[in-house]
Amino acid sequence: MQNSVNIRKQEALEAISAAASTAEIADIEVRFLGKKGSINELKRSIASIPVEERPALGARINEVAAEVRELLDTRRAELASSEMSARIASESLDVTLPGLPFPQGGIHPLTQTSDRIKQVLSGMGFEFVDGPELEDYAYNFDALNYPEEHPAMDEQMSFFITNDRLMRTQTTALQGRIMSERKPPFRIATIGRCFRYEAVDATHHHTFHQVDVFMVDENISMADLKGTLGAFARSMFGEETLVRFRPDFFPFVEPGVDYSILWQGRWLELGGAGLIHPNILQAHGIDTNRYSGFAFGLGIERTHMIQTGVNDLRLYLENDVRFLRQF
Ligand code: FA5
Repeated sequence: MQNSVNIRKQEALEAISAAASTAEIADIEVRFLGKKGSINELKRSIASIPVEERPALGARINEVAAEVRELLDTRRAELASSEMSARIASESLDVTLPGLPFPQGGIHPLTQTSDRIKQVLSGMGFEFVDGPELEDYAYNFDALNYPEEHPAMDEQMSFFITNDRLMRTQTTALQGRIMSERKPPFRIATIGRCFRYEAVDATHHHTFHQVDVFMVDENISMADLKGTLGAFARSMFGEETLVRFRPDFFPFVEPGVDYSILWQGRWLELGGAGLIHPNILQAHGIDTNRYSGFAFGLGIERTHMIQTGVNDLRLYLENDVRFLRQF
């Protein structure tokens, strides 16, 4: 029996010294020391020898198993370290090689401008609310005090979807929706797409974006409008920005103005504004002896064009990345 143990030991030693990889070492371990490995198998034969010889044989088998395990571990460590060196050598990478381009999307310039406007107006306490692009005729025009036969209401000027619904021509349409749902005081702003049946040129599109801002509270006057618009313009165009107001007509404001900023030596018109017409407040049951409000609106494209010098607003909808990438 002792002889078989020595033979197994000899076989294991030879296999270990011939092993060329950690994978082979793992195989050898299973072959000799695994549950059914040949050294463990020897233990089964213990039962077939005289009782007094059994302890010595058991001890010898354990001793050989321990020796074989130690040799396996030593050899495994040697092989693992040379395998690692070979891998490092073969996988070395040249960190000075130029990287591969990784195309990244960007934020559309109109979104950038809208985000900035949201930031400024939110900071002034205005709550942003979205209105529908497909709007009721009533909110787009009637609720805004348009007289019958106003040219803006002409089918030739607007995209009608049905007799009483159209693609909104102005974000001001949100005013009536808010006033029919809420009681003053409120400060609301909205940004979105508007649509007009226009001859498209460098400064007019059939699809463009507006922001509308309005508030209703006690004692709101033109002074509040001028203060708010002035602060807004300075945040958007720079601390030195001057704003000029001139009388203008919009059915939903009284008095009505247009306003311009002095930009690089020229007055550039930004949009329309005024005090909300009492007819509109009264139509929504708002007591005009107590409450008044202001409103202003402007174009997002126009704002971005002034800030950056883009001279053709059609570029914003064409989505040519050579244009978009500049922002
Ligand atoms: C209005 O739409 C009013 N609702 C603004 C307003 C709000 C006045 C609240 C008073 C109180 P206007 O039609 O001028 O006004 O348009 C406002 C801005 O939208 C313009 O200054 C311009 O920047 C932009 N805009 C209007 N039409 C177009 C168009 N076809 N293409 C591009 N931008 C346009």
